[in-house]
Amino acid sequence: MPLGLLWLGLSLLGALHTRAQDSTPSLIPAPPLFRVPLQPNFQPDQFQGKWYIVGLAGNAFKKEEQGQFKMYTTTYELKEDRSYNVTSTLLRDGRCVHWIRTFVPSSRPGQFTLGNIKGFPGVQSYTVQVATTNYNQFAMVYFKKVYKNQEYFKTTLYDQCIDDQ
Ligand code: DBS
Ligand code: DBH
Repeated sequence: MPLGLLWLGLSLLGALHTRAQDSTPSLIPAPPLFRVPLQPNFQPDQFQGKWYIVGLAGNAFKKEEQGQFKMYTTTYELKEDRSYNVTSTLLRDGRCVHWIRTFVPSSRPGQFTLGNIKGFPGVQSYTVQVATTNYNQFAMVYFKKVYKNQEYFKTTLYDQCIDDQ
């Protein structure tokens, strides 16, 4: 009988372990910020405008999702306090959906944190870093967030039409 209990205990442990792995998938570790390039001498005013997201990669986007990757736009507008109003516009079920948040400059120009982080349940930290840009055509922007104790990252490739605006 004690042996029976031991087997029962072990199988319960096994089941718990499997469940724990299911609910916390092992993610590719996020590159630390110091390993990500930072656009030298970042010019916040020149970065303003509408950018088209033409590329997206990260540790939480599956191939299947990327296969149906929909292009979207993100518009950066400087506010009086030098933070950005950031609006992403996506097409969902034939309708435009707007996703609005604030990026607050950090001590390094080109690096930002999410404003009003308390308004995003589960988000424990959120950092944005402009890796490189020429302001009028392309940009690569790196995002890192801790969400429900899991560290996610993504890198986006932006394209800005030169004849746009
Ligand atoms: O805004 C983000 C920054 C972000 O959405 C992700 C990573 C960094 C991310 O991985 N998102 C996925 C998981 O939440 C997603 O499916 O959107
Ligand atoms: O819908 C979203 O969550 C979203 C859309 C565009 C997002 O998290 C993002 C850009 O970073």
